[in-house]
Amino acid sequence: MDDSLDDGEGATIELTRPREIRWLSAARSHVGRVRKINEDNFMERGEIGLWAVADGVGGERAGDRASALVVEALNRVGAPQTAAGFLAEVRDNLQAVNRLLRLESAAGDDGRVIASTVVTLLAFGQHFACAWAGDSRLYLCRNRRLQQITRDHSEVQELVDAGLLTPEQARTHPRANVVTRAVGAEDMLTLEMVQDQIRIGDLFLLCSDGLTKMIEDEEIAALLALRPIEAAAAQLIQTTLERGAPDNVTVVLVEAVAAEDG
Ligand SMILES: [Mn+2]
Repeated sequence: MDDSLDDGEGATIELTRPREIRWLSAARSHVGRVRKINEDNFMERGEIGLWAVADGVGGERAGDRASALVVEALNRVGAPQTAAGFLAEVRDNLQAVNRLLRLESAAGDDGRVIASTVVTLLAFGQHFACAWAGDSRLYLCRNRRLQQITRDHSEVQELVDAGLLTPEQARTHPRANVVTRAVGAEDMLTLEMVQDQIRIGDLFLLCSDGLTKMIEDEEIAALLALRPIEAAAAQLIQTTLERGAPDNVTVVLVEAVAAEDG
């Protein structure tokens, strides 16, 4: 094999050429058991390495329009040439939606904010980036361990950070739905960002708060072990519905597999 080197002492050193990654994804969104319309939106673009969940706020059809505009803007992102260019295009497109929503809100006569959370996952080569605003989350399940990559931009998260609430209390707090950042919430959108390496076998979960308010992390981790990932996505939604699903709920699962595996 020309992928290996002989070290001269009989042992073989594998060249650390990174393995090609192929992406599998599965997504589900449900209006839930209480709301009349689904204000969540999502997108899967495995061919360019971009996935997103957006959760609209505003009511009376403003929220679903806001989250739809976020997804439309991300659908306009072209095939990336560089990691930096990819990220810049995602940010610029989201900033453009932010400006549009600010104008619409200012033009309305009720002063109502029309906004949407957004959580994005970008994959480029062997790295991923996550840019987000609000309380839609990205989790990474690696070696069966689930870690929350994002940090909620919400009132209750600030209280948790200050040591005034436990995460469990935050989940059921009366103001648990109040986000402190969103696309359309302020004149300048501030996205938070995390970047790291991808490993073969990584399973990402993007989700709206309709999931995480109803299912604890340990249980999410257990359901993410289901295969195929379509079954895991379906079971996450099903479990939320069984618990009353007061909010819309959306999940996008994204798994990195080796390109040569089938
Ligand atoms: Mn929600």
